[in-house]
Amino acid sequence: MLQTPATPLRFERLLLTGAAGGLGRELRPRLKAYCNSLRLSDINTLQPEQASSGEEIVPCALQDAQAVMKLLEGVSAVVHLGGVSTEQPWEPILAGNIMGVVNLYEAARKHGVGRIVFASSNHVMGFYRQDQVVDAKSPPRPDGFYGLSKAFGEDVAQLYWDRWGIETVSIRIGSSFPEPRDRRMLATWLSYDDLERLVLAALTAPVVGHSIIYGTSDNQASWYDNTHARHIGFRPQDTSDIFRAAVEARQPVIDKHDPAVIYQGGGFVKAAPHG
Ligand code: NAI
Ligand code: 15L
Repeated sequence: MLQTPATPLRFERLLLTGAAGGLGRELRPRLKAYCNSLRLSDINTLQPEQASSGEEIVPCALQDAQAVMKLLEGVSAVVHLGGVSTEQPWEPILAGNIMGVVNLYEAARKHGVGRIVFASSNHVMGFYRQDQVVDAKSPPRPDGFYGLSKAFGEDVAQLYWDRWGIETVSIRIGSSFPEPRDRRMLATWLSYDDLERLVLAALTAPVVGHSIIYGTSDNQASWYDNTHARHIGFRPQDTSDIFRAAVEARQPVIDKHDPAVIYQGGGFVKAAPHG
């Protein structure tokens, strides 16, 4: 957790969706430092009576338009992590990531919510090769239904900016875990502290319209170029480099003919969406 600045910019009420998930649990205590009230939502696990001081818990399925409409009432800004986070059959992706994102933006429009931080994914770009550099203007090449749904979410964000002036930062998160798990993650890793820095920058940058930024730490090996996102003011301070020797010792040989090694999306490029 970062040292909270002396005069932090405080939001009246932040909404965190996907609050029961891996990144949601990590961001929950961190976001509390930046708001008077943190509304936490998920389809799973969270019980309203588990809210601590300064928190509200509102369970909600993102595909339920009425429930999402109520969820956004009185919210200043949203950190939207909720939805399917891996390659899955179409039906859950349709519910959580397609219907869910439209419901969220419709509710934001009706309630006058000005800014959303959208957890997009590197899998929007998964079929670029690991020897190519991509930036925010490179055409999407999703690596499955999951990546496709995140590309759709980014397009929804663009529409709601163009037509209704709702600002979004779409963060194409690389791999946000305690440590990089394999050779690919040496390029895609985002530490939890850098995730907090990035979400905070995305919430507070003065002018973002709809901006796309790749979410990684300051890793020596990288296939992302964030030149078009400099205005967000994100400076990663961690690096996967400190884990390199250990990762390479664990995975000394890589098969250069394996699509999971060739493409940026790694194993997702060969995950079977139809089960
Ligand atoms: P996670 O799977 O642990 O958390 C997602 C949460 O969304 C879960 O708690 C789940 O119950 C909830 N959810 C799923 N379907 C829902 C629905 N229909 N209605 C309401 N809630 C629903 O994923 P994680 O790792 O915490 O990721 C958070 C977000 O960041 C996700 O959107 C994921 O796609 C994105 N992301 C994460 C990366 C990572 O490295 N952790 C990398 C790239 C993107
Ligand atoms: C993602 O989009 C997933 O949500 C996460 O679980 C990781 O697998 C990550 O991408 C990755 O590419 O490593």
